[in-house]
Amino acid sequence: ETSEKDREFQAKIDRGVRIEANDWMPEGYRKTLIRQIGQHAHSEIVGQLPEGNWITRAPSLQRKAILLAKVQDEAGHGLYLYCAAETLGISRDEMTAQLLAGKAKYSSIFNYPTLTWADIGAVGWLVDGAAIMNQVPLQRCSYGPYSRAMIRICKEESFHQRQGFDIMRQLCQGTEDQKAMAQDALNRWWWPSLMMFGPSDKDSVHSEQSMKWGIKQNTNDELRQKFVDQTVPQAEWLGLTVPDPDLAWNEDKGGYDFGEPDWTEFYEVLKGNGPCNRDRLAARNKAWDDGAWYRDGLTAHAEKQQTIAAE
Ligand code: FAQ
Repeated sequence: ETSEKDREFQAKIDRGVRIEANDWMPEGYRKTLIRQIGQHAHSEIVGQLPEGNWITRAPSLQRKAILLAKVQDEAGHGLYLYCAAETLGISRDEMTAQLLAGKAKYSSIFNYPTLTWADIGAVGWLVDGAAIMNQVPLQRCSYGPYSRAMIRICKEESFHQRQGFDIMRQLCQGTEDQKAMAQDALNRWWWPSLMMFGPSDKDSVHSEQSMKWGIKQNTNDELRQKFVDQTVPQAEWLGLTVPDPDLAWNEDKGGYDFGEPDWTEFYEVLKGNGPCNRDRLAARNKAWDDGAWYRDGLTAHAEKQQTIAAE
């Protein structure tokens, strides 16, 4: 049953007033944000792994420096987002424990391998492209700390997207082998990128309530459509073929018709059965365990400082 407080809260959302950390909010609103921001933060952290895989093998010093900067940005985004989630009453340690135990979700996309250098181009172009499409509207999210975090994150994501497109451009203007490598990367990353937007609207569990609360501004299918409309002309410009036989311009709707992603694959990846799920979790757990001595050192130092201050 809706209480007076719930009604006032909804009215505030409808007037476009931002909700801040100390404001009253329904428990469901808080839980939904912790879930979404937590998953988003984990995605940024785990998302470092597929690209980190290529830092030592980037083809030039310049590409290496750019990739290193990009991966560091993702770490920064993760930390920002953990802070935003912490304003809702969960600690970063709790969220980390959920991730390491395999209980927390992170974006399905990061469970696919980066097999060639062209994959780094495809990830920047498509994965960061999809991330921006999803995150630009989140800058207007009703929860203040999340919406403000999104503003800076989106600026950095646009740099990431351009660096990815630039790798693809260079490969496509290169030798036949290089262009074939770019095409192969597009073939493998296209469908997983479309899945980033989440299940189709009819199967989306949270969209309706999240949109009512102003947490999401668009449905999953709306954003997927926008992404296809933006990306297909870019693929054409590169001289690459989008691996979808059903792709066709639809004059009436002013957008592309396109095929259905393989939702069975999507749900298998969510269940932990994607190509790299186990590797990703093992890598995060190893990083956490390897960092134990450093965390212990920090704690010991903090305790010593407190003792000194108390004397
Ligand atoms: N992967 O009811 P809905 C990045 C889950 S960008 C895994 O539609 P919702 C940048 C969903 O959680 C990637 N799980 O859910 C980068 C729910 O499960 P639950 C991260 C997915 O929340 C680039 C269930 O399916 N971006 O990291 C996925 O309304 C390059 C039902 O779905 C964000 O997280 C999926 N793809 O809509 C970093 C953006 N899709 O929780 C490094 C913020 C759905 O009930 C390198 N998040 N699920 O157990 C969102 O906008 C939303 O959470 C959606 C899903 C749109 C992802």
